[in-house]
Order: sequence, then structure tokens, then C-alpha cells
Amino acid sequence: MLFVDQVRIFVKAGRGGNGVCSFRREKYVPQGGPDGGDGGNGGSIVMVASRRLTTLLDLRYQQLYEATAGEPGGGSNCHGRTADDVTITVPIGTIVSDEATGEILADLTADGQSQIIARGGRGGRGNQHFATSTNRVPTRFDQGTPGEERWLSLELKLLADVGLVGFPNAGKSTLIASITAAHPKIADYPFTTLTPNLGVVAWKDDHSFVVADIPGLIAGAHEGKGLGLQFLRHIERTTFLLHLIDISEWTTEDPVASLAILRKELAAYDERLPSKPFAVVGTKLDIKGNEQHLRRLQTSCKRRKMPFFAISAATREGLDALITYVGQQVESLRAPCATIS
Ligand SMILES: Nc1nc2c(ncn2[C@@H]2O[C@H](COP(=O)(O)OP(=O)(O)OP(=O)(O)O)[C@@H](O)[C@H]2O)c(=O)[nH]1
Ligand SMILES: [Mg+2]
Repeated sequence: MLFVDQVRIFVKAGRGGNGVCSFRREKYVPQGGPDGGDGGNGGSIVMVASRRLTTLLDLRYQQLYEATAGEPGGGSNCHGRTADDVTITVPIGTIVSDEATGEILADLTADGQSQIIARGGRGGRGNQHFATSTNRVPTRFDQGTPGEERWLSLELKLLADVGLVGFPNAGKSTLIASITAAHPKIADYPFTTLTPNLGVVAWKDDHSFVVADIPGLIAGAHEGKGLGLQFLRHIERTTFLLHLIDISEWTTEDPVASLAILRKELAAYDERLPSKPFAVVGTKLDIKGNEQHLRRLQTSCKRRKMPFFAISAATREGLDALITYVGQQVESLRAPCATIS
């Protein structure tokens, strides 16, 4: 399925119904008073987050959302019908902003969370409200007010605790597949992963954290090379990063240089990203002939006081230590009330 994480849509809430001017007319009741009813309120546009959705794909196909107008009031003090709201369902992690002003209107982070993003107009008052002791035959009534309308820009940012960042083929998807129930595509060619995957790691009793596997980064990503930096938005909200570096003989890259390139690309995307807490993970430890790569990376990390782990997702070597470390880091970084179960 196509993964869409950015769309723009137009929303138009309904207009309020007009109030009316009417007078009571009944046999044997001369000079009946004003009885013009109020107009109903226009429908609003409401956005609601649902965990059943994982992409903004549906909204790409429907760009216009319009709620109906409230009905006008009637005679005999009849109130016009209030129009129904229109609900737009989006995945959890969707941020809605006003395209013209850039103002963030909603940041939907929980299942079922909802917010009105375009308010329907108010119904106008009928002439029944305008009778006074000196004016018993008011002809004044209010028009309904217009509903809000605007272009919105929607952006999906996955909500994960830990982001896996590495070159293509570093073993990111293999890691997420071996520590969570996620089933990403794994293959020995670059850019196997084209869209982000999420997985939940249960690590201690009922403690867990969410990991995001994103497409690989390459040198020059900030100039649009490879899949570019477009998927890095999904790690903006993570609290912890893991840099996966292939230390097997399969790679011709120098692991220390690879790490430097990764860090540089992160900084080029957003200067705040490199200040996130992180650990370096050497992958594919089971493949022979990797001692030199391993030692180089290990020494370099030690010197620069970067936490370092060596793992094999194939034999599960080093995975428990890595998971426990990351779990503890996430727990200590997380706000006390924001536990994910
Ligand atoms: N022997 C061995 N092979 C591994 C290990 N981890 C990953 N691989 C292999 O390395 C190749 C790339 O793995 P992926 O998990 O698809 O790499 P990726 O980082 O997700 O790559 P992209 O999605 O292209 O960015 C696959 O052929 C995996 O089987 C490991 O621990 N041991
Ligand atoms: Mg992958």
C-alpha cells in the first residue's frame, strides 16, 4: 500500500441558517406577536485520530471537505435544524496546520482524540427575540454567520520512542524484525525499505517501547540523493536514536566514516537531531572477517564517549543487552505520565 505522509486539503464548514421574520396568524387571535424562529448552526469539520489508519492516503484522493449549512428558522418559533458535523479520520501522529498562517491547529497523538478544525457558522436569531415593550412588531432578524473555511496542510509524524538510522543494507529492518512482531521486507540490496515500519519491543514485564525503521540514508541525502531526508520527519519525535553501522566484511565502507556521514546528514536535516541521545550499533557480528571494522568503530566510540553495542540479528548475539539499555534510556527520558503499553 502506498504510504503518504503529507497532504493538503480544503475544509469548509457550513453556514448558519438565517433567522426569519414571521408573525403569529391564527383565527380569533388578532395581532399575534412575532414568532420567527432561529436558524440552525452550520456543520463543523472535525478531525479524529484512529489507530486503524497508518497513512494519509485516503485524503490524497479527497481534497475537499464541506459541511452542510444549518436550516433557516421557521414561523411558529420553529428552530432550523442544526447541520451534522463532517468527520475526517486520520492516523495517530497527524499534525494539522493552517496553510496560510502556519498555525498548528491540531496535534493528534492518541486514538480517538478529536478536534474541530473549521467551526460551522451560528444560526441567526428570528424576530421573536427582538420584541420590546416599545416595539411589539419587530421585523428585524439575523442572518446566519458563514462557516470557517481554509486550506490545511497535514503532516504525519510517526510516534515512536526509538528511531533506527543507518545506511541502506545496514540491517535496520532485520533488527526490527528480530526484536518486534513487525514483518518488514528484508533483502540484500539497498533501499529495500521504502516506507517506515513501526514495531513494539516488550522488554521487561509490561514495559515496552516503539521502534521506527526508516529507509536508509546515504551521503548527500540532504541534497536529495537516495530517498533523501523526507523520512527523517518520522524520527523527529523519537526520544532515542540508534545508528546502525554494518561492521561485516560485506561492506567496503569504513565504519567510523559511515558514522560521521550519518551524523552529518542528520544535522543537515535538522540541527536539533544530533543532540538527541543515541547509541552506535555495529551489525552483522556473525559474519567472519569483521574484527578490524569492529575494533575501529569500538575504539572510536569509546574515545568519543558514545555508547557502543555490537549485535547479530541473525544469531541474536548482543540483542538482550541492547534492548535492556535502550529500554532503560527510553524510560528515563520519557515523561513520567507518557507510558506506552
Ligand atoms: N548474517 C547476517 N546478515 C544480516 C544481519 N542483519 C542483516 N543482514 C542481512 O543484510 C541485508 C540487509 O538487511 P536489511 O535489514 O534489509 O537492511 P536495511 O538496513 O533495512 O536496508 P534498507 O531497507 O535498504 O535501508 C539482508 O540480506 C539481511 O539478511 C545479521 O545480523 N547477520
Ligand atoms: Mg530496511
